[in-house]
Amino acid sequence: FLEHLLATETFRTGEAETAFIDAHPELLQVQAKPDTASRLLWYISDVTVNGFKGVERQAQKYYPELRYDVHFPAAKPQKDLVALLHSDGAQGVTDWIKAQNQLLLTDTTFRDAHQSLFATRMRTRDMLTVAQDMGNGLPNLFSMEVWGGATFDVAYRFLNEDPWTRLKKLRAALPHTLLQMLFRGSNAVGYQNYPDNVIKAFIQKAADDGVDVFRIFDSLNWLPQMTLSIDTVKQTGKLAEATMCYTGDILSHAHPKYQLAYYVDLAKQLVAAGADMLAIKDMAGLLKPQAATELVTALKDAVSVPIHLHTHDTTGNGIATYVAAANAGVDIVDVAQSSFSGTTSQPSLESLYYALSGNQRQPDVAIEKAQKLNRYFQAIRPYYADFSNGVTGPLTDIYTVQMPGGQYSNLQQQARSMGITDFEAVKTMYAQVNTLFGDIIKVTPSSKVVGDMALFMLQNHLTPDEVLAHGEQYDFPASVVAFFKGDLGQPVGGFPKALQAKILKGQKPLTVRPGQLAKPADLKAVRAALVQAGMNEPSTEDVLSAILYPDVFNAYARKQRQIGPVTKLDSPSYFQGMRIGETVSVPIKAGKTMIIQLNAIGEADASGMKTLYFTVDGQKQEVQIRDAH
Ligand code: 3PY
Ligand code: ZN
Repeated sequence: FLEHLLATETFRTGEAETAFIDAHPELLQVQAKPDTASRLLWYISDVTVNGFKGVERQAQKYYPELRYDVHFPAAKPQKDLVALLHSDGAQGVTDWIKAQNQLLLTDTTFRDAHQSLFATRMRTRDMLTVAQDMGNGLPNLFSMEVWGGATFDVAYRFLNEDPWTRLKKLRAALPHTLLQMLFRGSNAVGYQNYPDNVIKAFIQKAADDGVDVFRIFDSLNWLPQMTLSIDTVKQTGKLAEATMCYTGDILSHAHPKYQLAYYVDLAKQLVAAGADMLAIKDMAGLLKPQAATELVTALKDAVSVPIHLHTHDTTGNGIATYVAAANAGVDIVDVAQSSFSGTTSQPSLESLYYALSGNQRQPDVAIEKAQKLNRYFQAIRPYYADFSNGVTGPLTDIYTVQMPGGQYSNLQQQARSMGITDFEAVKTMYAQVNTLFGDIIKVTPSSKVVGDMALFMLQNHLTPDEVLAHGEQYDFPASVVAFFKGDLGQPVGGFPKALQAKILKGQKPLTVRPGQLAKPADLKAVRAALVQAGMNEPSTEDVLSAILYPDVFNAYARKQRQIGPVTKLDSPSYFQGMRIGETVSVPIKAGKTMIIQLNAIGEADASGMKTLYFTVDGQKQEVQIRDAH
């Protein structure tokens, strides 16, 4: 109480009086730090009464009881790639990949698959249940993509989880599987450029905590934004997988900037910059099977590093593209567990296995084990249904709209929050904005710029012609201005100059790498500020998170003190709260399980407060919560 009181401005400035207490009743409610049970009950009560952030309050759903019966014994992989990386370095791993002939697989279920289907909401608890069995049941995976992209900030923002803890726990559960992350080059795991010292420190910490393969991309395919990351990853001894984001269509002349020669040239530049491996990142599912044949054949000819292909099944041809790529000699492809595959996610691991029946490159998968693992994912998928993007089948209009799978659900939510419900109109405008911007590569964060502009134009009833004619009259979204200032780097072929002038209104654009001009972040000062704010011994991970996402991280840290160990709750209770009469067990710590029963919920009183009546480990407990509806 005292600590809380002293931190309050009026008290510190000596202006306290009794009316002050009346104005701050919350001070009296924090007389002692509530115990774990009270904090957990507060969280459960809030979700039960008010619903989960971003989801409309609704009646709690019934799910079949989850009986987990997948217990695979440890299986010897054809090659322990984690050990090989450790003993022989990146070169040892890439030599091994090239010396064998099977198509290798990366499982993206714990990162891109749920990012692209369920707005990145998969909880660590649901991963850890099955992680060890994934390693034991699928020992011959090349890697599992488990970190990076949007998983970082969504963990803090919506799951009340520390993403670094997730990484460390997955590392421990998967000692023989290479763990892969998606790294947005100079944007790290954020939406903006960060100073070079932050990029370096982040990569070092991610490598220390368990990342083996860094897929490094730039949202404009601009090499200068990737070289620092490639160099830093190489210094850590991990694998630097440099990336070409695939856009346009090499089979048509509609996208003259993105023809085969462009990709071959970029691949050579990335290899010259030190890439251990190359990724083709087909984030929107635009790479048609024949294009895959031509692209992979040309790349195999042009460079000698392994080629790793990533696609999204949004347009419905993912498996055909992978088979074509396999026949053209691609080394590795990205797949997801079947129940988290398809549409905006990656193609199914099992389907690809069967699609390659009779093909000498068929991956080495114990298919019954894969199917058994998938039953688990089938059982947990309904927990995440509220975050679904609603895509129920292939969307071939994406071949022209070119919206990344990972953006689809985010942009829907963003549009809805602005009162725009016609998502077809958003898609049409998205394509028009892309043309207006000169046909740019669209992937986080450049895709967000195009999305922001599309929503802005819809909201203001603007056409591309009007923007071109009268752009100087409008206050464009901050992300659009920053993009045209060069804050994300330089697009292929440069900016459309006339539009740039109208958007910048006299501001001078950058032509060099933004990180070159950024002042180094003062990690010591950030650590000191965290201590000042009451954090006990902030770790380097905390400091980095506070730099990348200051507001998100502070809100997370504050909430942690309020809500207790919510990561221990099962997902239905976490997202939906409890039903009257329901009992849940929460494994608080080793050897201690808390049994919580919700007995009744009272009517709201005149001030909107409701009382929830619980029994916790046999003791009656009540919680008062404001009904925000
Ligand atoms: C991300 O950056 O989060 C992506 O998944 C891009 O495709
Ligand atoms: Zn992706």
